[in-house]
Amino acid sequence: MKPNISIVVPAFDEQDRLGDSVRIIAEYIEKTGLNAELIIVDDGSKDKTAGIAESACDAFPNVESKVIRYEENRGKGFAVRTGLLAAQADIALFSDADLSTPIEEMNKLIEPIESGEFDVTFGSRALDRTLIGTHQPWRREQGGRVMNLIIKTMSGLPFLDTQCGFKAFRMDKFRPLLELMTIDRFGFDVEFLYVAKHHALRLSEIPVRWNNVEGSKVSVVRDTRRMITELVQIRRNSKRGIYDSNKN
Ligand SMILES: Nc1nc2c(ncn2[C@@H]2O[C@H](COP(=O)(O)OP(=O)(O)O)[C@@H](O)[C@H]2O)c(=O)[nH]1
Ligand SMILES: [Mg+2]
Repeated sequence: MKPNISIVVPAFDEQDRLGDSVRIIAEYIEKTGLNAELIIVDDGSKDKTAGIAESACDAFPNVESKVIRYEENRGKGFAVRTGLLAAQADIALFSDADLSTPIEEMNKLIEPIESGEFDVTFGSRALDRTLIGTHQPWRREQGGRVMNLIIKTMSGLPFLDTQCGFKAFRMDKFRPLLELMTIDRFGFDVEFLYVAKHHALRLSEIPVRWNNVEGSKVSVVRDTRRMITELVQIRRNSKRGIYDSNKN
């Protein structure tokens, strides 16, 4: 039976966090009776991520799931695109492996797509900060705020938080756009929203609950530098018309 919702989880060196997350998601699917498939993408992890994902999935034979793995670490953007391209459902959601946004929050993103109101919905930590339970360490949180400001200025997007790892898509509209995407690392969130907006998809930033979970693999210095490079690339792509083809 074709699923109604595909849940994609990108994972890089997540052996310590992924097993529990897969169980929580699978239990949620069972409990709610959702017709959902779970797709884990192991982005060239050097640890036991894929094995742990597989055995966690095997424990839930009634939940449709698959683990995609490739050898080289390509970045979260590449992993999410790979998962979305494998998604069978008409609506796909991706979630960080640490479930910083609890999976129960998915309804907030799915319903506005199901109802036909929006094509892309994405979680935000900036619209209602009272929904943040456990905060990131102060420096990282302030860094994130500055980064969101830089993103807003450089991309021209009107959103307050583009970086939350919890986003959903109406796939008949979004899938054709995936082949226009060029950003493999953390700038991919911005590119997704930028290209979707460029093609007149209807986007909605939605406040969601969020909790920092220990074990972040983000390096503030390295990833900030990469992020700026990727923002420059998005602007250049846009000027060169790279995002224009397949225009709806
Ligand atoms: N595919 C891929 N995913 C990554 C990479 N680095 C982090 N992630 C994933 O991105 C998500 C968020 O990472 P996390 O380290 O929790 O970031 P933070 O919470 O923003 O500090 C998790 O699902 C990670 O497994 C990477 O290089 N490749
Ligand atoms: Mg995290």
